[in-house]
Amino acid sequence: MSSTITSLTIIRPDDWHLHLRDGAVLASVVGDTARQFGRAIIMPNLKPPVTTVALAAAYRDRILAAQEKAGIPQRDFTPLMTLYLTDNTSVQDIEQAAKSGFVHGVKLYPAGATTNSDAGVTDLLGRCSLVLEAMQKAGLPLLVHGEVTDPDIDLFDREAVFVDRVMIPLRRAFPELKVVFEHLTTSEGVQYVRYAEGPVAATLTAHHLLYNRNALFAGGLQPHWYCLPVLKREKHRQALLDAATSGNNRFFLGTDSAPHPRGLKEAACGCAGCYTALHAMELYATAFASVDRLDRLEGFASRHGPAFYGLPENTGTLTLERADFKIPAELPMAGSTVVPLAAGQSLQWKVASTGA
Ligand code: OTD
Ligand code: ZN
Ligand code: ZN
Repeated sequence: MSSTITSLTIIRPDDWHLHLRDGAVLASVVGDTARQFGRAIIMPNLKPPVTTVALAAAYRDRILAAQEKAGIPQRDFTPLMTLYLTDNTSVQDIEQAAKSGFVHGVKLYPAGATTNSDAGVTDLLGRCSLVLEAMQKAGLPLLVHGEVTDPDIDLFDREAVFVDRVMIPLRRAFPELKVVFEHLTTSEGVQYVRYAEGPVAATLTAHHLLYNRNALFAGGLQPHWYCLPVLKREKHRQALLDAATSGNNRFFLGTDSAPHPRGLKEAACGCAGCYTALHAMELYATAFASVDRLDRLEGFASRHGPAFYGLPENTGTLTLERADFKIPAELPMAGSTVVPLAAGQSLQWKVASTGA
């Protein structure tokens, strides 16, 4: 594809990994996602977490109400709900989820791995075998935050160690279980997902495709680039970009957009999460254009995800144009502000329109 391309129309994309939060924050951020994406997998790490189908149904209603208030009708955006797996999740919870029609995955947070993950699983195969078996039977995907939490393991090695300690034994015990390795960040993770047997896929964030760990320390400590799993070395970024632009349908889009108020990021103990929902498709287009592979963006953003989840592709379109997009310094959010990733910088791609 020629690097002189100035416009690109793709099937309306979906975001397969998103944090929308709740209440006033939800009301502030939902429009950013719903303007670009037809659907999004909504992460369940609220406080308290979304652990049952009843809680997921109530959360879904709050999202639908917030999006309507933001001017986005229900037919234009569908939240796909998930349950938060705990040591106490029951087989009945799984059966209800599979029957519900609106719960599309169950999320594994190793206890303590990321923001609001204290209620997470302590011993997956030891505590959750019956639940995993029920998920495998029902075809309900397990979505994993793939990092070990062992404090003896170096922060930058936690994903690679997770592959050996958790993914390989998990897949051996449940070979037909659908598994999404969320927000992959390393070449070891890419290698695993490429060659593993059975139904395995991975989401990739825009920030891990565009930035390496130098961004965290460029000119001083940069809290708005801090997320978990943390940004890695350049060779890992290149492996991720290679996977995203390879056409392999095991890799698809998941922003992991995770808004926090400015003051909680710019703090002595700043919290993890990057806000990318505002300019998600601009960021992904920039990453794909950097290796002259915009022709592969539609598969990654709009086709591979629905194929894995067993859902139809969206019917609408989204058009990107080569044009300057200045990322704002901050945005209003629930009486405070949120700083979007790469605030103040410019991107060379811009969402021009969405079509029916
Ligand atoms: N990572 N922040 C959050 C979640 C993700 O691990 C994740 O999915 C969050 O704030 O909820 C983050 O850095
Ligand atoms: Zn995670
Ligand atoms: Zn996340």
